[in-house]
Amino acid sequence: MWDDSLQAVGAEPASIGNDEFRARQARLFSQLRPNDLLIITAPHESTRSNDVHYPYRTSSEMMYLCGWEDPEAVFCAFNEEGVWKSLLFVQPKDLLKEIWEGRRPGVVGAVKDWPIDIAYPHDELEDNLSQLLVQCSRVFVKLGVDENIDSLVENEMKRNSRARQKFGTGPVSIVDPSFQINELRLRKSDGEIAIMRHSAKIASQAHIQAMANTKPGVGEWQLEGIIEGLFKYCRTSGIAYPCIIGSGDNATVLHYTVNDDTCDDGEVLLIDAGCEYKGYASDITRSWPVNGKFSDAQAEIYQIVLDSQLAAIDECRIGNSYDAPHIAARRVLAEGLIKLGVIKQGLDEALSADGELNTWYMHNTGHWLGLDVHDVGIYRPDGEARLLEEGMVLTVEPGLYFGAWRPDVDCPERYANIGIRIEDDVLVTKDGPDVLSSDCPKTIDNIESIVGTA
Ligand SMILES: [Mn+2]
Repeated sequence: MWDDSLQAVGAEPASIGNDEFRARQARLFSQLRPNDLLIITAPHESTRSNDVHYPYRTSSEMMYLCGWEDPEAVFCAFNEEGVWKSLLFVQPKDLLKEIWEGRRPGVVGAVKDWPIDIAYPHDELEDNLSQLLVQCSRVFVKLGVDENIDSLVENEMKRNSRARQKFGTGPVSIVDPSFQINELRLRKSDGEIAIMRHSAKIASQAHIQAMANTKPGVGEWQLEGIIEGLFKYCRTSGIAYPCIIGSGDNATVLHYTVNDDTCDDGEVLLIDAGCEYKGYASDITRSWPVNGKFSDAQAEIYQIVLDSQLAAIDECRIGNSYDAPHIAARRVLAEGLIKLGVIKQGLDEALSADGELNTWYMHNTGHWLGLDVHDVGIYRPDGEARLLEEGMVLTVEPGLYFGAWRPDVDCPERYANIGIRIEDDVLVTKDGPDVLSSDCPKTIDNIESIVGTA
């Protein structure tokens, strides 16, 4: 089964090349002043237990600006006589460490193969960075990621306040570079789009395999195993976020990740799973009947969610507000529930801030997608919803959740414990919405033709 999926995913796209990294750096540097110093931090390795670490994943800023994925790296940029130089502190070559933990590019490799002008070993960070700090006026650094860097910057600022009085040099302010970097990350390049499409194709195949292997009695954890196995088989780094695999009432818990229950006959199963491929996340949700056939009640709810999702996707167009898909989705959901008699209010009232729709649909309809699954980028610059632009990627994921276990609501008997969410990854293009996850089936007929066929 896995080779069929691999075939369907198709050839792997190219990785982001140094030309593109250099272009990203240049776009960022062009927003800085010559006396600015840029420092990009990454988290330290974290311990799982005793001497075992969690798999290392560097910061998305580091990935975005230079593609360096090893731990203990700090990226800096400074301007020398009108030219911006990129500097990377890296783990030095160390034969013993390399025998145990793996080969290291070291400072020579970093300059040769990465978009880096100068590299130093990590243990020379303090001396070198102190010198750069003395010469700069503004430090662009995100505090709270690497406490060593935080205290180094803080100490230099204190130490230099005297020197600044005498010589007029030394850092005077700390600025978070996230705003500038996040604006760049919000608009995806052709290279990024190819990678994200591949990521979504793999996640689509994982959902198809989970559908095919769903039968009454299967464990949520077993489907999780198929999904995560396929992610690895297709050469991703694995999950982009913990899989949500909930059957029956578990499907009505938005971020259910225990995945240790059995899928029973008559239940609807909701799976929200995406992989991380070359650093980029996919994020897909599908919901299907465990026994392969939607009951009338399940189909009624499913079709409303699907109609609302299609209406929302159609709003992902250049110039539309970021809110447009959410508004469209909510409207279709409310209309559908009014028609079914679940909502007793009129449309306007149902959609109002404290209207009845909030009881059954309590989250937003989507988020930016990229290096992070909930990707960066301000949704409401200056309080106004951002207008969609070419190259932005967002998820569209309306849902309806009838948790009969909830003590706070009167759940309609007919729809008890039905949880449906349908989520796709959508690229905004000149020609309208481009669904990156379109390989993943979602009509009732298509889903029923796959579930249980493995
Ligand atoms: Mn999502």
